[in-house]
Amino acid sequence: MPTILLTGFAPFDHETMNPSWEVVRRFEGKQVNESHHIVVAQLACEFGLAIHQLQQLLDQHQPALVVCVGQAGGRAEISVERVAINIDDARIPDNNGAQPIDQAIVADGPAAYFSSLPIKAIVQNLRQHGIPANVSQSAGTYVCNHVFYGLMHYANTHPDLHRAGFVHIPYLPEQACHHANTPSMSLETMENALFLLLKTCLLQSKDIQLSTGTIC
Ligand code: PCA
Repeated sequence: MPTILLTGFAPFDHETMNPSWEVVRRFEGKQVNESHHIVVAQLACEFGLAIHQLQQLLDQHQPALVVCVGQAGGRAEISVERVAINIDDARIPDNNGAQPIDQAIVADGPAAYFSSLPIKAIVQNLRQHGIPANVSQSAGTYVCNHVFYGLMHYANTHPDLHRAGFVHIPYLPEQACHHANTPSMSLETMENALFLLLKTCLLQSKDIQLSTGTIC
């Protein structure tokens, strides 16, 4: 039975929880359809170690679909990331005190990789179900982009990994109440969003055209 791998992150930046792990852990033992089985895992919020952990999971489970999820505090929507870039540029130290600045993630790797998820179809499906969602053109330059790039670099040489990508999610309400005037989304809504996202990945063989572009 093909495997779906879902990852979330450990809390970081003085938070006591990370919504990505709170949502992902709810999928343990859950079925999206009869033909796939779900594996969930938490990644460390640490440069280097997080990619190492992900690679071990990929080698062990040989998944057909991988969705890595991370917290984007301050964002109001489910952000389906379009592109991973080959740079680490940390605004704050990671959970191990490392703060790489302007370092390539993979020394001779390409500048960027695109997500292989049907990002537009996901956004459309979430919106049709009343969940705020958008394509994001940047996953930042911290540990999430680092893992996203590591994932797509692996996918580039493993064709059995049909679909892989990254999604950023807002704070939970219990986090947002410690940050002035900051948006949040309930755990139930984010769980529903991830469920719809997985369904879309399994059903939609080709992405759709939907205008979500931005003008600076
Ligand atoms: N968000 C951070 C790293 C871990 C997480 O959940 C980021 O956006 O890079």
